[in-house]
Amino acid sequence: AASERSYIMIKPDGVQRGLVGDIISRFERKGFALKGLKLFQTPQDLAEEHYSELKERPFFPALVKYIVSGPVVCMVWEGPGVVASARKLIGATNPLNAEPGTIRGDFAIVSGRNVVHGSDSPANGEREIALWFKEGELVDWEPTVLPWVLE
Ligand code: YYY
Ligand code: MG
Repeated sequence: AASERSYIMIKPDGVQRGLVGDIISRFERKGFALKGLKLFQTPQDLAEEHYSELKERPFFPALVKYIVSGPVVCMVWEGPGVVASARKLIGATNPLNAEPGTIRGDFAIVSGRNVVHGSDSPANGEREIALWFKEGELVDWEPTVLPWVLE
C-alpha cells in the first residue's frame, strides 16, 4: 500500500562515524518520504523491547549494550514497498555477506556494529514506530515531488 511505513534507525556506530548524512541521503534519493526524524539516547528498557524477539539469543546483552552506547537517529520512511526496499538498501545482517552498494556492504564488517536497523515486516514497522515515536512527533506531509516519483 502507498502508506506503508518502515522504522529505520542509524545505530550508535553510524552516528559516531559520521555516516548520518550519507545514510539519510540513500533513502531520500530512492524517493521515499521522511515522516519522522530525531536524535535520541535510547533507554535500556526500550532497547530490550525493540529487540524482544531476540532476548534468548546469546548476543542479546551485547546487542542492547551497543544500542544504548550512544545516540541513535530514529526515522520513519514511507512509500510503496518501503519495508522490503529498505532491507535491500541496508543489506544482509552480517556485513561480510552484504553486497557492495548497500549500507552495511559499504560501511560495516561485523553484525554487532552493522550501522543501521530496518523493520522486517510492515506489521513490525508499525510496532517499532509506536515504540520509538510519541504522538505528535511524526509530521503529516507529502513531498511536492511525489507525482514525479509515484505514478
Ligand atoms: O534485522 P537485522 O538487523 O538484519 O537482523 P536481526 O536478525 O533482526 O538481528 C538484530 C540485530 O542483532 C542485528 O542487526 C545485529 C545483531 N545480531 C548479532 O549481533 N549477531 C547475530 N548473529 C545476529 C544478530
Ligand atoms: Mg531485524
